[in-house]
Amino acid sequence: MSDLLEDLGQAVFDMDEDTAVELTQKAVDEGMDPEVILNDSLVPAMDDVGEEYEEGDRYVPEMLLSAEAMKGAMKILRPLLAESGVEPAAIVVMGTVEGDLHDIGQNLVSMMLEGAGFEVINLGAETPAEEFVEAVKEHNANVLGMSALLTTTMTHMPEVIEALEEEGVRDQVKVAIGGAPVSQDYADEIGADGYAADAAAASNLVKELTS
Ligand code: B1M
Repeated sequence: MSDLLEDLGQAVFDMDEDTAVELTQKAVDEGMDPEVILNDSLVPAMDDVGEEYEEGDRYVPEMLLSAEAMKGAMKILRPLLAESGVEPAAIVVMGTVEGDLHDIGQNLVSMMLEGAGFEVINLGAETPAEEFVEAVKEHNANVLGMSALLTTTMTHMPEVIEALEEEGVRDQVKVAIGGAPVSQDYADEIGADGYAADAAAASNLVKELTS
């Protein structure tokens, strides 16, 4: 790998957004293929970040800062990737369920997924079932990710799955859930396709569900 791509990956890993943006621009100006910049530098750096978090050597704020650096670099690359016709690995609709304001974890998951090359439609907090279903249909999503942080709002998750069934689109989309009060048992109980405990696990789960 070139020194420039190595330094760029290191900047993302080191949570240094300014340097990540500067080096991404430099790589583009030098004529490097945006797909190579993404796949050989940025994505492996975020994989390393996820691994460090899973091993307990990195905390959430540091993971968010690396994700921000990645997002800064992606702002430069996204239009170039779109021009060169590089398809996202899959389309994921993400949101926190109705009545639930907690969106920090959901945003972190969304950033990690973007870092892994997925296109994320982030519906934000307090998303009603109909809005999830509409977004799945409109974007032809491969995965629907739902977050809930309250025991009183996690009960909206099965309602969203029922709404997908009623609209006849349940078979077209995998459903993944996460958030502190939910679990693999709950995912099984409500008929979701998977559960992830944190952002790094969510990225692995979406890869599994779409491969
Ligand atoms: Co609230 N809150 N809160 N809160 N809040 C909790 C969740 C609570 C556990 C605090 C407590 O009592 N100890 C408690 C819930 C109790 C329960 O139901 N069991 C609680 C409560 C009660 C409330 C209110 C009801 C308080 C009140 O008003 N009386 C109220 C509810 C408002 C509402 O939603 N309608 C409320 C409000 C708020 C704030 C608005 C002040 C703020 C949210 C701000 C925001 O998000 N924009 C807030 C916060 C910050 C918290 C705590 C302190 C932190 C949550 C957080 O952001 N964690 C929380 C206590 C705690 O967790 N220590 C608490 C960091 C985040 C990175 O982790 O969200 O778990 P997390 O996300 C993780 C994983 O869960 C997973 O990956 C993420 C990254 O690792 N994940 C997914 C999450 N979503 C996923 C989706 C996936 C996959 C993985 O899809 C595939």
